[in-house]
Amino acid sequence: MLSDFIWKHNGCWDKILSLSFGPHINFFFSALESLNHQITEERAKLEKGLQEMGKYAFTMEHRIFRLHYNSGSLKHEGGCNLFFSDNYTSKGWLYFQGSVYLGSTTEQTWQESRQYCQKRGADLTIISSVQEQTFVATSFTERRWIGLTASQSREWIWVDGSQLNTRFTQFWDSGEPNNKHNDEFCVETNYNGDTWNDEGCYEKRLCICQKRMTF
Ligand SMILES: [Ca+2]
Repeated sequence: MLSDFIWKHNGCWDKILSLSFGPHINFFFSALESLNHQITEERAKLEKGLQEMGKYAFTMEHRIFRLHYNSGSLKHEGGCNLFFSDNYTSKGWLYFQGSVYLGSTTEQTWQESRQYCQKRGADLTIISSVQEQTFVATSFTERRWIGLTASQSREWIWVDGSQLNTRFTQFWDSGEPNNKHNDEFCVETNYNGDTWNDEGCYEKRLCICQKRMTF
């Protein structure tokens, strides 16, 4: 503002400074009044701007509060899975549709593999949908034990005691399960790309653990 004043009155500013105030005192006071008026206007604008910023800050604070609230609601209304699965995914587990999955790094028998999973609060994977089979096959490309075994009567049972749904027999590789040598009671996936094979449980394979995120 002062610079504006000096610029506007640049033509006579030198005179103001060089002449005595006597004959020009009215002009000088007029200039000061003009400057004071400009300062008052600018102050009013700043105060108004400050009030607007205060309202904006309040609005933003309110929005942030609502976002936190909504985030909390999501965690309690179904987002719990994602929230709690973070504890696993940060340690190398993969999340898919309400479960986390871990691939072992050491080849073991089927029973040893199950113990490996159980020590981690999980169990060998139960595949319950085409989508889950696709997820497993694409996420773990090696041949790996899953939680499916045959009873002595060759009935296929998952580790939770449920029977293999006939809808999923499409996952068997061509010619499988063949129970070769009459000792193939455990199932591996990714046998020939992304299909299943019955195999001797004593064979050593990697495995896939699954832990359901239920609360
Ligand atoms: Ca076989």
